[in-house]
Amino acid sequence: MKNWLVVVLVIFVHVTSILAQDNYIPSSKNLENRTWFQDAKFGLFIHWGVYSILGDGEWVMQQQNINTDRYELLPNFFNPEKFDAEEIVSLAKAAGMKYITITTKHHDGFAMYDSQVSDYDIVDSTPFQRDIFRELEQACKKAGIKLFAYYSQLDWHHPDYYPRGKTGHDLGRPETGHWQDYLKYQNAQIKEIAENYDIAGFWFDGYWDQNDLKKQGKASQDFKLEDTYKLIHSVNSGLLIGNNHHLAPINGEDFQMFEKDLPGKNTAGFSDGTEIGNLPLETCETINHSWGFNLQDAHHKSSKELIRYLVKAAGNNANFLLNIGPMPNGDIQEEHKTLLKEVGMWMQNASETIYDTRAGEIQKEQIVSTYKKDTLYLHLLDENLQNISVTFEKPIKSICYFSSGDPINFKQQKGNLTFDLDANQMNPIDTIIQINL
Ligand code: JFZ
Repeated sequence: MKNWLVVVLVIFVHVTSILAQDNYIPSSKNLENRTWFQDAKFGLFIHWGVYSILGDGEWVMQQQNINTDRYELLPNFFNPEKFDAEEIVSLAKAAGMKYITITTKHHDGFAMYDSQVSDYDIVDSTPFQRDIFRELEQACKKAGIKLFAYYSQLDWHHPDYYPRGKTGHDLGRPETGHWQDYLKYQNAQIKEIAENYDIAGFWFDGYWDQNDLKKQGKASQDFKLEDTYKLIHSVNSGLLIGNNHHLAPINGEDFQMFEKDLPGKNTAGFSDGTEIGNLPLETCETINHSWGFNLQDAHHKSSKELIRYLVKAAGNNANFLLNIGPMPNGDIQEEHKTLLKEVGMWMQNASETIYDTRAGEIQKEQIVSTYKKDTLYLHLLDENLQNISVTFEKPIKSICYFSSGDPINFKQQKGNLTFDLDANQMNPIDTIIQINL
């Protein structure tokens, strides 16, 4: 090779590698975990902290303007003697869930694991003194369930979380602070969680607190997300990172989440124009109207609504992360236990139309589809449907009702698939039609 050509090639390789340094390339372990995540489809979200004592949700510190020195009394009263990690994990498992995501630190700044960086945690400042995150980790391991750490980057307790963003004013903290010191503290906590616990990944929240200032053109702080993501992936490249920032995915993330909405929808107001990226998707929703325990919230969703949300999520290529908020004694409300069991009963019969599937090509308001390999599952979410007429070009071998196995006569002409439905086979929650390709 000519000398000048060698020089040009060396420079080219060097320059492209510098440019590539900033672009996150997931490891093969990470890609494997993403596939596991997409196959898993259903997880349990748990919002639990010292706020549960007040029975008014996880935002109570902000909403009732509780001064930091008053709020700091709460850990003294936190003694959840009914907490049983194995029971919670078996509830999740019986519901058909494959993973649990729990708040290791919410906006109130209180760590629900044994932090070495701070004593503001469940082991060092409650009479309970037990590391519930460790207990869940052990119980999950036994049951074959994966564990994710929710971590709030927004912090209403740390004095260096300053300047304040959308929230956290009027909580009696000094009107000064060193943002870089807050970031050091935050990253040290994230690092110790990644290093000391057997987790599958992180679910970040609170980024929107500063971003809100930015949107208004005001001075805001930068979480330097990519630094945090690099830190996590350097501890374990397989860890999956998602962030509830309500934006399109950012370099270094492994899945994209939607709060209280299916991808592409914006009924809750958090996903206004949020692009759907190419990463695995997840949507989270409450079992009633609250994330953290709320004594007065009796707006429990029905098992029918929950099952249909799961089906619609799967039909939109997304996992469903269903939230419960344990009570201050560590137990789960009876209504929520019952709902989880009911969803689990449905899953016992129908989970093969959910797990390991991807969004099918037929999607209408009341007709959702999922597929795997050579099977397409039509989920009919309207029991009064009498016939089906949809665009479908792929050659079909046979069609039957999923639960009875009874065959269905169909016509397929010029890319249009039509068949009649038998009223006796319709199910009030979801009538599943199996199309064999
Ligand atoms: C966030 C948390 O604030 C909430 O407590 C819960 O953990 C949920 C899963 O995630 O929800 C939000 C996110 C953004 C705003 C409000 C609530 N916001 O922009 O005002």
